[in-house]
Amino acid sequence: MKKLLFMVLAACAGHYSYAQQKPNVVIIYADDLGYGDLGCYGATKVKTPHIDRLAKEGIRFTNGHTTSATCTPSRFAMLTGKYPWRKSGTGVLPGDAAMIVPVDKPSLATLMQKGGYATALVGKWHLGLGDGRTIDWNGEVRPSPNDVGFDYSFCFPATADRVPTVFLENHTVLGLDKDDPIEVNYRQKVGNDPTGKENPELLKMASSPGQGHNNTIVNGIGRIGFMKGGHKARWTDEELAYAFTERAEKFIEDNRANPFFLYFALSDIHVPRMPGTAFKGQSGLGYRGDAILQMDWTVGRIMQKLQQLGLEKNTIVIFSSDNGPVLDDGYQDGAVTQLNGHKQAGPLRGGKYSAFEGGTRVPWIVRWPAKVKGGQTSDALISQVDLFASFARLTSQPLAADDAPDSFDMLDALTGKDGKGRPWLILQGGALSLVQGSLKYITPSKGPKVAKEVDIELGNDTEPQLYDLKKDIGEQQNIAAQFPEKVKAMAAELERLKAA
Ligand code: NG6
Ligand code: CA
Repeated sequence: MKKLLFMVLAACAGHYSYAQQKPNVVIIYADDLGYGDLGCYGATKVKTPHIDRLAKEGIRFTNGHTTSATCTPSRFAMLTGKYPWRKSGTGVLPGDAAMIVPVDKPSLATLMQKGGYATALVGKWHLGLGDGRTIDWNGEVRPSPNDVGFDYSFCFPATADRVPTVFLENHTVLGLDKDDPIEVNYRQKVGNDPTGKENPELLKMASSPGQGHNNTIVNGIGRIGFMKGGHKARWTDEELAYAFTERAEKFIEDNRANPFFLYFALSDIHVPRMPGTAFKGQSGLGYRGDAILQMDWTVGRIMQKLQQLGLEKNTIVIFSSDNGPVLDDGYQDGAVTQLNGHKQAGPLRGGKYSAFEGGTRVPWIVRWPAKVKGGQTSDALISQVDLFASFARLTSQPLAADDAPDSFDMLDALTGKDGKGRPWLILQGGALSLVQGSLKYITPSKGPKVAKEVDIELGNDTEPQLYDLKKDIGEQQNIAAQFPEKVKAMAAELERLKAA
C-alpha cells in the first residue's frame, strides 16, 4: 500500500509534472514563402489572419534567415546544424536521390528524441531516401526520415513537381498496389503514361516554356522526372494540404500527454500550385495567392488543435520558410499575370536562388505564450542552422564538439531576451555572402546576373559587393569601392570561417 502511494505521488510530483513542463515544439516550415508574403510582414493584397495572429501573440523576426536560397540545402542545415556548402551533393535533389542526412550522426530530431520528445516529420522531405542503391518503392524504403530521428514520418520524397508523386509513411508508400509496381527514372521515360512534352493537351495547368516540368503527367500536371505504376498511390495535388494537416493534427492529438516535436514541412506555396478547390480563385492573385490562403488555413488548424487540447500556452510554435519567393517556377499558374502589385519579397532585392536578401531572409515567427511575451518585433540576426544548438539548450543537452558545427545557441534571441543574435552569418545564394552586423559582403561570381526563366536577380557580379543593410535593406548601393579595406577584411574572414 505504502509502495503504491509512493508510486502515485512520484507519478504526480515527478515524472508527470516534469513531462508537462517541457514545452512541445512545432516547426511549421513553409516552402518558397517570401519576406513580403504575409500580412504581418506588410502584405496588403493577400490576407493571412492566422499567421498574423501568431506574430501578434509572439515575436516577429525581421532578420531571420535560412542558410540557403533553395530547399534541400536549407533543410539539410536545419536538421544537421551544418552549413550545406561544407558538403557536396546538398543542392536541389531529384526524387530518387539517396538520403543526405547522415544516419550515424545526431540530427535535430534525434536530439529531441534523446531529450524525451516524441518526434514526427509531416510534409515535404526533399533530403533523399535510401542508401544510394536503387530505391525499392514497392517494398521498404530505408533509410527514411525514421532513421534520422523521427518516430513517425508522413511525407513526400522531394517536391510536389518531382516524381514519385506518392506519400511515404514511415518506410512504405501509402496505397501500394502490387499489381501496379512503381518505377522512377530521371533520365528516360518509363511506362506508358503521357508526358507533358508529348501530350500538352492533357495538361490542366501548362508548364512554363524552357523550364522542364514536362515529363510524366500526374493529375493533369507535368512533373520533373518519369514514373510508371503506382496509379492508386498517386496523390491529388488539391488534397495535399488536407492530407498533411490531418496527419499533423493526429500526431499532436496522439501525443497530447507527452512532450512532442513536430516538424511540419508544408508543400505550400511551392509549385505546382494547385490548392484545394475551396481556395481556388479566392485570393484574386492566382493560385500562388490561393496557396498562401491555404497555408494560412493550415496554420489556423494547427493552432486550433493545440488550443482544443489545452497545449497552446506551452507549445513553442516556430513559423518560417525554406527560401525566398519565386513567381513563375515552372507553371503558368497566374502568379505573374495576376500579381496585382503584390510584393512577394517586400522591400528586399532578389528572391529564391538569389544571393540578395530576398533569397534567404524569410518570415520567422516564434510563439510561446508560457515564456515569451507577445507583440514583440526583433531585429536579431538568426539562422535556421541555429535551431540545433538552441534546442540542445532548451532540452538541457550538451553538444559534442563536432555535433552541429555551425549552429549557435540562439535560444535567448528566439525567446526575446537578446535582441542582437549572431555577430555574423554566412548565406548561400549561388555565391556565398558574409553578414557582419549591418554589413553584407557578397563574393564575386561569374554566374548570370538574372535567372531569366524565373525573372530573379541572382546577386552575381564579377566585382565584390558590399551593402549596408541597416541603411539599404534593398541592396541598391554597392559601397565596396568606398570601403576597399572592409571588403578585403570581410573576404578574408569569410575564407577563414569556411576553412574553420
Ligand atoms: C528547380 C525547378 C523548380 C523547383 C526547384 C526546387 C526547374 C527548371 N526548376 O530546379 O521548379 O522545383 O528546382 O525548389 O527544374 S526547392 O524549393 O525545392 O528548392
Ligand atoms: Ca523551397
